[in-house]
Amino acid sequence: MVNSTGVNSAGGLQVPASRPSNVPGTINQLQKDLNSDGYIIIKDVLTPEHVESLRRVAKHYLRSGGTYLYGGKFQLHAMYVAEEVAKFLTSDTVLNRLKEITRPLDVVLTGECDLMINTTSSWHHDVPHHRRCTDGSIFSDESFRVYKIAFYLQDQGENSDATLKVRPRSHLKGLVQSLPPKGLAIRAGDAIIFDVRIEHAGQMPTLVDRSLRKFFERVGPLLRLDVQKAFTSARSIIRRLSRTPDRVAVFMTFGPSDAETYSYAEEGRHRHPGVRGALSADVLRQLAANNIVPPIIGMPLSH
Ligand SMILES: O=C(O)CCC(=O)C(=O)O
Repeated sequence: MVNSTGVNSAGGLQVPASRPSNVPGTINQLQKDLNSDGYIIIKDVLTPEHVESLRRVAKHYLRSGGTYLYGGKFQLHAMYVAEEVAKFLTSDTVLNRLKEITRPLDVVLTGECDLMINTTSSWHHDVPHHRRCTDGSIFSDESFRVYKIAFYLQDQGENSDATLKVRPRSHLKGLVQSLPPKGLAIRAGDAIIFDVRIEHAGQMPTLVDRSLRKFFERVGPLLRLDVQKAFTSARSIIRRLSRTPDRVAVFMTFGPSDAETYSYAEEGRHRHPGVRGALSADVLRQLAANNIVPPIIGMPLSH
């Protein structure tokens, strides 16, 4: 686990800066831990003020933006539609962390970037569509290094329902429910980085959640209800009544500039063609200054 220092400006959000440690030819501890366990936690990447600010931005955006899904609200490719989120994710603070993971290679942003509030998620990995998932070869490939950085914008204790759960080392084995799960305890402002192949789960749907969803799936079409919206609204009433605080997070996928990352991103680009909104000139300049090409998913397909 690592602590960060310094101050840097990321547009509206002021976020602390930190420099990548750079000893050529060596694998740093973060890289070692990611390779072996499939996840790491980096402590205190953001100050409480930055967390508060990003949480406010995310909640404000998702009040009217995003899609009703999984019992909450969700925005795919958020950096293309929410400038503050793009500025945060491309701030020196975040990019320096990513560089520590990808060095000696440059960082590649695949373009996958999600913003969510109060969604549920059961056990899964993030490579079901990858062509090498079918024969399982992706799970034995130690050169595959595509990761997600996750910022949960509230404290999440080890045993809390809201905590991100992983099965350590499952990134090299596939979906293996025999491996013991681990709840990743974090404070708001910590970053979790996990291999996209690792088996993980967020806030699991409860029995009430599953019953509600089934109910709305049954009556929704009869009553001409938007099933997802009705499910999210019902959960939000329950959360309010039980005074459960909102669970907000932002995610971005990245990897080193190598064939595996490009092939992962290419597959995503074919599944999500043309999602590109506009990255501002400031964000593109910041990426160029860090030797990072514009994110791949979202680029218009040439055919
Ligand atoms: O909701 C969560 O915490 C899990 C998010 C997740 O599964 C993902 O980003 O792939």
